Amino acid sequence: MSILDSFSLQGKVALVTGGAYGIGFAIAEAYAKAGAKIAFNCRGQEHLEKALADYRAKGIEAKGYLCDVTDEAQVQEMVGQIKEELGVIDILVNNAGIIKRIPMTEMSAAEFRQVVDIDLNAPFIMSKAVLPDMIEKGHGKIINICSMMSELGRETVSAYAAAKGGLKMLTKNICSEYGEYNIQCNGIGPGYIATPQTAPLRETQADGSRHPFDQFIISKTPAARWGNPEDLMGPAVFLASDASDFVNGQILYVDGGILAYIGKQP
Ligand code: NAP
Ligand code: GCO
Repeated sequence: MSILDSFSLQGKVALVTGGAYGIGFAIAEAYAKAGAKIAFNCRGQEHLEKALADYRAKGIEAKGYLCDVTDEAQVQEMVGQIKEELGVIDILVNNAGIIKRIPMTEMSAAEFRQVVDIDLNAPFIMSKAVLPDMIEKGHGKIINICSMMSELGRETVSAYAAAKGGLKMLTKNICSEYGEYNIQCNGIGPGYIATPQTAPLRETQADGSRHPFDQFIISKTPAARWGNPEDLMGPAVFLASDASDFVNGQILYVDGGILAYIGKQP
């Protein structure tokens, strides 16, 4: 048996929340290429239909579901539908997430709650929905998409950092509580990745110059570039595969080295 066989996802059922585009789409594409059957969800009908076409264009027959991950009834129904249509979920990626960039003194409590609801409460709801079948099946993989903001703060992202910091600890707690059932729960901490979520930070300025934040990230990244969703494919396959069966409660940072680097002298 080749060591590469331990990275295969052949015959597995993977659910990637928020897999309509961005990081989730790339992870689901990688899983399909590794042999998994793909389910994804999002809230927007248009996003869903475009995503199904995008997956088909890559030769992937994904199953898409309209489901707001903060709604426990919708989540339970979606998990039940996936079980009927594809089988028991072997791999859950809690990827769906939002950010609001608002100074804390100007952010409403409702805005703070909305970010925490999607970025932290929903991974709890999703994980709670899939764990019973994983326990019965005797194996399972839960991968939480954390963030550099699981470790660091910055201006205007208080709700997001609080949620992603909590998601790091939820990851460690699922590991602690369910590791005995051969369930591994790990996190991926992407650095700054070029997706719609970070598009506002990369907009070309009126004078044609790069966005100040864009220049800042380039100076803080040893790789001297933004990440792409494709940079996350390999790490995501590793954490979903048998190759990582003794890896549990870890956050794998895929950040081009930002967290290790003081930054280039101006
Ligand atoms: P994105 O481009 O904004 O995509 C987010 C996805 O989540 C969309 O498919 C969106 O679809 C879905 N979504 C949002 N709220 C949802 C909800 N309540 N229920 C179901 N689906 C929902 O974001 P991204 O950049 O790919 O980021 C994906 C994940 O990686 C997020 O958790 C983010 O915090 C994290 N992350 C991103 C970066 C980065 O630099 N981009 C770095 C570190 C971590 P609908 O709007 O149609 O629901
Ligand atoms: C921001 C960015 C970051 C990234 C990511 C970094 O406004 O600082 O959106 O939060 O999305 O989370 O790891």
